[in-house]
Amino acid sequence: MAPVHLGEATHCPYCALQCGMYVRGEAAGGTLTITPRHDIPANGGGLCQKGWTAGELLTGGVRLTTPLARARRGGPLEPVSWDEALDRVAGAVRDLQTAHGRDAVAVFGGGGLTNEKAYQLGKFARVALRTSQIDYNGRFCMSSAAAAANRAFGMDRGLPFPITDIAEADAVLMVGGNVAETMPPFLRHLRGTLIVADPRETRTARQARLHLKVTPGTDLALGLGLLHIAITEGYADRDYIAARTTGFTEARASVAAWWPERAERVTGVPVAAMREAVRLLATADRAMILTGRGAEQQSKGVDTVTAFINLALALGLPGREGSGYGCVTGQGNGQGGREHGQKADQLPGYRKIDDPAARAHVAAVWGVDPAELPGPGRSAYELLDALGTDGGPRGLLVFGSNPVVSAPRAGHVTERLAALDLLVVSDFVLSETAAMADVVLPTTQWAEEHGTMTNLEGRVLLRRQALTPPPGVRSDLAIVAGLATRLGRGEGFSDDPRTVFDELRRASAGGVADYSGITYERIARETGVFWPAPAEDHPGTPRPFLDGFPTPGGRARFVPVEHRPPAEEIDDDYPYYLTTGRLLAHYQSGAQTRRIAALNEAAPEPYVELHADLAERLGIVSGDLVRVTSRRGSAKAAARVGRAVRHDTVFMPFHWEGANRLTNPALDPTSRMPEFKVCAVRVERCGDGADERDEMAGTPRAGRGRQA
Ligand SMILES: Nc1nc2c(c(=O)[nH]1)N[C@H]1C(S)=C(S)[C@@H](COP(=O)(O)OP(=O)(O)OC[C@H]3O[C@@H](n4cnc5c(=O)[nH]c(N)nc54)[C@H](O)[C@@H]3O)O[C@H]1N2
Ligand SMILES: Nc1nc2c(c(=O)[nH]1)N[C@H]1C(S)=C(S)[C@@H](COP(=O)(O)OP(=O)(O)OC[C@H]3O[C@@H](n4cnc5c(=O)[nH]c(N)nc54)[C@H](O)[C@@H]3O)O[C@H]1N2
Ligand code: SF4
Ligand SMILES: [Mo]
Repeated sequence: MAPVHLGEATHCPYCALQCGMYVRGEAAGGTLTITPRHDIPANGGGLCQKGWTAGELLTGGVRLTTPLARARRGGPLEPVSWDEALDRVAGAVRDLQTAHGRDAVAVFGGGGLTNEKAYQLGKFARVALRTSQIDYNGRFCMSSAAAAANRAFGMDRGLPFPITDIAEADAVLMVGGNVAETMPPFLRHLRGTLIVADPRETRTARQARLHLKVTPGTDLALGLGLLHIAITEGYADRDYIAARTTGFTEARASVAAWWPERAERVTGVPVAAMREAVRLLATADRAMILTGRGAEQQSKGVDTVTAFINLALALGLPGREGSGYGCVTGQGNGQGGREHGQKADQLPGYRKIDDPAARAHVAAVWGVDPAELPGPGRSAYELLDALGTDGGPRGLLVFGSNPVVSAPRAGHVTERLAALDLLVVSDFVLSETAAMADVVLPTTQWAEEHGTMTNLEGRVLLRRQALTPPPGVRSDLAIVAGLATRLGRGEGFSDDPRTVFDELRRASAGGVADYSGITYERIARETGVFWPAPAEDHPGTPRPFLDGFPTPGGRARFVPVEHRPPAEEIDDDYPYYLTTGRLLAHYQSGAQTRRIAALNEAAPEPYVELHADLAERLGIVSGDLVRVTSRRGSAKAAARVGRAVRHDTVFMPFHWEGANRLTNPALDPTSRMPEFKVCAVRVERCGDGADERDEMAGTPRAGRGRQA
């Protein structure tokens, strides 16, 4: 790797588009300039407001620059030395595991971590802690689409084609994605006729030819209805189905009773609009179906995505250039984060932890006995729910997540975190979760480190170090290596990203996500390499499905699915649907973006969006403070009245504490994805909003044992 110098070509710290950018200047006291790169196809010279302002946390005074710990339980967080912090953590881990067994200590990772960090964290859990209890926030993000894609195609790569292929499509159906807010430069790739399914008329829906204003939690019925229409109107691609798929007969039978009028009754989408959507897709030369979190974050997210994959297969789209099905992956390394072993049931290379051959391969790379490797652990919400309970973990190490704000039923999750004997958080800001920790470990940020990130296309990119980190912070790799050493397992843990990446390449070799042919030099030369790339002279795989699907017979699988209602239906007590999602200015739990002045100015506080007719009925006007209550808790926010959202639905962004006190942790049976996108609520006016604003704005409050 080139020596550290100022002014580097790297990538944005936030979303999965991983826009290319240059970082120039100095962090310490100097000015930092961010400009977009033109050589990265995903953004091709564009950035969103979050990207332009991403430098502020590098230079600003809000970042952590020294480890913190509490001298006594319930006491304040105070600066300590690195040795003291790491000794404390290692000592507490040892005590807990001696008293309660290996699984008494758990790890919670993140989809924003580089491949190197995700890999080393998974290895640390299995080899140093020897715990089965590791999962990550990607469970809340990608897991439903991943499971559906694995089932249908034998491989989960968010977009199994370069993003620029989307621009070639004549028609695009976007189900539950709002890229105009969540990935603004994505819009340049949406050139064809756009159809959007969303309960709200979002910025993205406003660009669409056709907006299907679907009732929250009913996309599965919509998918079944669309497939019914496609088949009965003769649009099914018989040749493609015969040559490239299995299971069509069963899938056809599964939609036989989903005549359009029935689908309209369940989804609220008019029959004429459904017919038009099918016609636009089926008569286009090239067409794409894309899903976002709206379709996926449901307690039936896997089957919902499957319904749309079935539609794509019936129309003959996957594995054809300029056509296909894809999931719009979310976090910066949402794709890579799920390939290298921080998921409860996975080992590096997208291997399954209960597969003996996979265990043997990875154990050999790690120099351990396969029998030593733990089995699968709990999924993210189940893990958080078990913290501090009988038989559940008593210690938790968090790297790259802020579950106090972002987990479903967050009030309960906060109680579980408070019940732990040991909470350790590695972060560069004092997030709401870090504020509860016993030990906080300040870590380097994106522009201060090398590593690889795999974007939504499956393109492995190079995050380059542009700045020298401030003294007092350490990289996550160094933190993990330091802890492993203290636990007597230091061998095989490194603070050098390239060393870790070289080991990752070997560990992934022969797996579905094979990175063995990818090197830092190659990524730099080729502006990214698409996995799988099983050898250094292998060109990489931009379109893995062109010649066949990576299933045993080479065919994609139709999987028949059945509609079912959301886990919680509206009733007299909770008469409206709540759905949640994102705003352009804020990222996820807001831990980073709420600390950036320009972004805070753009979106200073949480709100509840409701339709004018509903607002009138409830006596609410814009700006009123309203209380939204579900069976899990209640939250207050300012009303925003308009006509964009359905009459029966209210929307809250989840970037502040509040929205997730309401959400339902009902899980998809396969992916264990929580139902972030639909639950039942009651809405009432509780003031003109003047007094209680401050209370909502989400100023981080410190202290252990705080209850929501
Ligand atoms: N600005 C910003 N950008 C981001 C992020 C961020 O936090 N902020 N996060 C990144 C990450 S990790 C992710 S996962 C992506 C997410 O990207 P998106 O999937 O685009 O984001 P969301 O806003 O969660 O959900 C998309 C839409 O789903 C709609 N929706 C809600 N319920 C339903 C439903 O039942 N059916 C359907 N069809 N639609 C529904 C919402 O109204 C919303 O407009 O964004 C990434 N980019
Ligand atoms: N209601 C509702 N809830 C949701 C969703 C929704 O649509 N609705 N979406 C879900 C989805 S898709 C996602 S992805 C999750 C995300 O939710 P979170 O997991 O909370 O995501 P972030 O806010 O990005 O948290 C990342 C934290 O790690 C820190 N961090 C960033 N990079 C690094 C790093 O490299 N190392 C370390 N140690 N720390 C780092 C950041 O400062 C921040 O505090 O939220 C989920 N929650
Ligand atoms: S779209 Fe995503 S990657 Fe691009 S600048 Fe915005 S946040 Fe960063
Ligand atoms: Mo996400």
